[in-house]
Amino acid sequence: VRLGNDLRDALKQNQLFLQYQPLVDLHTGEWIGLEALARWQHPLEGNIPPGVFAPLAERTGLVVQLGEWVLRQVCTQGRLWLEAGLDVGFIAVNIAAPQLSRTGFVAQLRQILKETGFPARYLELEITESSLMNTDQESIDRLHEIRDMGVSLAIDDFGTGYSSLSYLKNLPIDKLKIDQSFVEGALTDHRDQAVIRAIFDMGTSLGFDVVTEGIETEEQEQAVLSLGCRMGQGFFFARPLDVETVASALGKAA
Ligand code: G
Ligand code: G
Ligand code: MN
Ligand code: NA
Repeated sequence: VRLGNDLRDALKQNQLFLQYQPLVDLHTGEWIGLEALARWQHPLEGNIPPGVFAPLAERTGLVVQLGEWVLRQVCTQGRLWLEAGLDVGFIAVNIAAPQLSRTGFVAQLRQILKETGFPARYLELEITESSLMNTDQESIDRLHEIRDMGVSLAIDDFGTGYSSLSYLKNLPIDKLKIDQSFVEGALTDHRDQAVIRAIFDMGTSLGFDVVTEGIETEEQEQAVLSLGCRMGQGFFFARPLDVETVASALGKAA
């Protein structure tokens, strides 16, 4: 409970900030986009990871405010980078199921894009496979509206839920992000390789981009490449980075 109150204060007192982790083209090494990741610097407890405060936000009902803060922050920052002539590719934001379940979510998103002047085509929303599986028809309808605005949609942590092919093919989705648990075993366990390959082939056949997450070593990168994957993300390329580091890296590439 105490930490829940602290999170409420954190939102007001600028204790939250975002880091950005690049997604890369495995063939060229170039950055193709960024994923925004929320961070909480607690005044007494220090750094509290999102694995702790995201569930806390859901329990305390702060998830909607937190989500709105993240979206506004990303769109504001993204607009600044674009104005500075920096090619961000796209910026992906993690969206929690309760955000998408709200009637007002689409209007809120439209308002934030308008207010910040960040073009919709640069924004991507990530929704986990497991939350998509449990969602209602209204949320799916919202995804269609969001995509009609020009925002792209990715399914996060893919391979850990239970989505069927028939379900997937009717979703307005642009991208699958293969859960990092499969990459851990990709060098030694042929079953992990089989899963990565199967998701890659299926996703590509359905017209989705496919990203492999959690690549930590060059060997893993090679393994994933040999399975056909072209896009990756992970500590091997870059950890989640502060705004200044992203700007200087993008500036050097420009
Ligand atoms: O960055 P890290 O590995 O610590 O993230 C842990 C988890 O928190 C991941 O599942 C990630 O998707 C989630 N997360 C990070 N930032 C956000 C955010 O802004 N909103 C939501 N809903 N989840 C986030
Ligand atoms: O659930 P989601 O995929 O949004 O979570 C992303 C989380 O994964 C972030 O917390 C990020 O810090 C973490 N992450 C990104 N790359 C790697 C990696 O190569 N290894 C590990 N262990 N975690 C990673
Ligand atoms: Mn994610
Ligand atoms: Na993920």
